[in-house]
Amino acid sequence: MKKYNITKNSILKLINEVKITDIHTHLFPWNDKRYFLSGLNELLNYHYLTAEFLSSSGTNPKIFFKFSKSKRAELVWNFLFINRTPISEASRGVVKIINFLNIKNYEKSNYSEILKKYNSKQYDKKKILNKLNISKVVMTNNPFDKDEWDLFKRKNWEKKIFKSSIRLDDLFKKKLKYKKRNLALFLENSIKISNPIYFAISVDGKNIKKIFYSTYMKDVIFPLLKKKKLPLMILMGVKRGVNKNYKDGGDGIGDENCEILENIIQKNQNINFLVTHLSDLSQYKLIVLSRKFPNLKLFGFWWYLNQKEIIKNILHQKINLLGFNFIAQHSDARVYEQLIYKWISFKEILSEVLFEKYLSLKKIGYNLSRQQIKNDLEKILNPNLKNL
Ligand code: HDL
Ligand code: ZN
Repeated sequence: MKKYNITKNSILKLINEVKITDIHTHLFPWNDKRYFLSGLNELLNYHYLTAEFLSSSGTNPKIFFKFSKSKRAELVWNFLFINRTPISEASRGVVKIINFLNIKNYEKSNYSEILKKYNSKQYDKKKILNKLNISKVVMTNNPFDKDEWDLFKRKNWEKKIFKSSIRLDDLFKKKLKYKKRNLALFLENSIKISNPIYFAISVDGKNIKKIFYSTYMKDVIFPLLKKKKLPLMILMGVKRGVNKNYKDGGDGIGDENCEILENIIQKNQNINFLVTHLSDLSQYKLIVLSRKFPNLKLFGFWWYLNQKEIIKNILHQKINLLGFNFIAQHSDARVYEQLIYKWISFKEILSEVLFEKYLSLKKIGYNLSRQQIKNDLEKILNPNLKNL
């Protein structure tokens, strides 16, 4: 068998050859003019950046959010990119996008100058997906938001690329009242309309019990998931509205609740669960828990965890204890160009971790083939959406 020369670059090359399924995003199809977000104004209004700007500058959020989107973008640009070095993960993400679009000599540009340079770089949206080798992105679709849900009345969008999911947060957060039978009919109809990959819900320390021991979950949602053979994605450990004035940027980290998760998984062995947790303190427990149940699959490095040093550490632990039985990453992208920085950064980190892992295998006499590594990469980057 031809020996495969293991280097970080040869592994990165293989990673770039594998098609990616982005299992959790907030993207919408590029021709949904209402919800598709792209461009520098949107990038600089990303709540990761507005929260960093507000907490660093001490600007009054009530005043800030009264400004126009472009005025807010200008304030963020000036404060985080001109008056300071854009060194945070989210700021470097914008720098990566600007670099990807081949924009140069902007480091001292004022906002109208950088905006002009950015807007002059018209890029082909599909070409970006091809360059990143992303074949599918899963949206976050809210059946309780009629306006947003209208997307499924329209035909003119790329259903092969933009896959749907059903997000349940509002059912509980807005305390929506349904007779159980009507909720079942509503969700069954929502499945028919949107053909979702999974149902999803985010939970914090306070509401996880209320949600999972509710009659809605026990008597309606779980039976429907079993019937339709759909997984439930649980995004754990968030604490919504720590600072409500920061809007989307105001969420923090909530309780751990791995014990409650263990109970949920144990009691529902015929439902598959996709789980990610916002707290770095819970990762090790979750990884060990995932070794106990075939219906628990971990995914991604959610939100604040999406930083190289944390990813490297946890990725090694996941491979050490789970082999390749997990989904490596999701972008959580809201603005289209975020796919660029989120995936280029992650592929780089993944190549470093896998280089170490495969080299250690080689040093103990194991010969690896290219195809074998590609098969491994398929498992963690391109999960079979029909069998999550
Ligand atoms: O609840 C979620 O899906 C989170 O991803 C939130 O949307 C959060 O605001 C976010 O965008 N994190 O990356
Ligand atoms: Zn999200």
